[in-house]
Amino acid sequence: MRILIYGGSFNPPHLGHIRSVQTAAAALAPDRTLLIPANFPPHKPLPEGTPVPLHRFAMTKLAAGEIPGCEASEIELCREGPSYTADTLRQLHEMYPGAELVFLMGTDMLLTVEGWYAPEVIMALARLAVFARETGREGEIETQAARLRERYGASVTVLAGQPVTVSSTEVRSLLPRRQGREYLTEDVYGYIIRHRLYGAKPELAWLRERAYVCLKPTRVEHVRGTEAMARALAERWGADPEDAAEAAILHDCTKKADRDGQLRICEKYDIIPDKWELENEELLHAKTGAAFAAAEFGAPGPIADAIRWHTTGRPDMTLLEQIVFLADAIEEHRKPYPALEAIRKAAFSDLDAAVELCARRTVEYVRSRGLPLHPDTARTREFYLKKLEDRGAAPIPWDGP
Ligand code: DGI
Ligand code: FE
Ligand code: FE
Repeated sequence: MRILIYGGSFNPPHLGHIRSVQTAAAALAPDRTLLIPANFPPHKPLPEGTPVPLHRFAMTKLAAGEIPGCEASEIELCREGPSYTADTLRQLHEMYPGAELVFLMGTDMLLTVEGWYAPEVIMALARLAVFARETGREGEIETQAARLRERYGASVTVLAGQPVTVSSTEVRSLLPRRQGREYLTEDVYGYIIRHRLYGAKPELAWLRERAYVCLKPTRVEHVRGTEAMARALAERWGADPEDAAEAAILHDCTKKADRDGQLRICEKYDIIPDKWELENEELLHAKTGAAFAAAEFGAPGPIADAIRWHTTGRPDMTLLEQIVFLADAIEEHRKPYPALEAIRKAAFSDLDAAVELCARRTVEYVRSRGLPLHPDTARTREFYLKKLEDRGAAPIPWDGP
């Protein structure tokens, strides 16, 4: 049995790792391949903000799932102290007596392997397979391989193939800028976003694709319109347009669920519906949407809160909350209703007045249909009315019927 072994920080595992393993697997046809995340890499300490081992292991498992015969191994994560390769190989040698161990490394590692802990053990227990990290150093690599064969009796195979240029450092720096997805597998990217590892924020095109499948097809246009309006309002009022877009994309993500569906989501996320929500389950999608967006897409607090309050509003909303509350009500595809044009206009000139009028309009609408008014809607309206009064500003006159 031949076992291909690939150790590393996998912080995060990316397509460069996968390509290296695929190159090696194609050349060596191993029976099994093990990806082994290091607990404490001895030569390169993990940078600050590195996800806990549980996360790195979970990501490595997802990456391994892309390669036939490949699995993630926790033997280094379960071991205390520096994660020395020599110790790992000794352990694997005991676990798989008689197996041929092939240790995969980049050319940069081959040049430094003599400085590792117990290099003679490494080279006695495993054959080394080396993939290119850069071009132009082939001569140096061959010289080093010859040297290791001579000095340690090492078996060294230099693999043919394009150099792998992806680096974890680069991926980590792209993720907070809503970039970097192209260097990761879909599963690993989804995991990183769900847990917001590395300060990652989702690429909005990816988020749209994922969020729209949760919607009734007829609602997609409304959500697109809400996103455009939220961006415009964010630009007008100095909020982050991409955060506003993210909240808007997700704001109705559970709207499709009927009463039973809403109650199931409530159960799942420990949401206790209040009596108004039980009477009119339409109100619940704000709470369930916030919980779903946080759990499935890692929506951080301020974004989840904007979703939470988008239907009723609340007193003293954050800027992002006001933006999503208004964008939902005035986006370009909204069917005309009394006061719509007045709210649209005010949203770009006086945010307090716009929120007050929007809440007032909901109060009118709910009353006219004989529905129970949610106290949060009433409180929103009262708060912003008072705020206008305190400023000495008049509320916008009602222009509808
Ligand atoms: O989800 P959308 O349709 O895009 O918009 P939304 O989240 O603002 O939901 C609007 C619905 O919520 C609308 O049918 C009116 C209802 N609504 C908003 N505030 C209240 C309310 N219903 C009641 N009963 N009480 C409220 O205070
Ligand atoms: Fe909604
Ligand atoms: Fe909406």
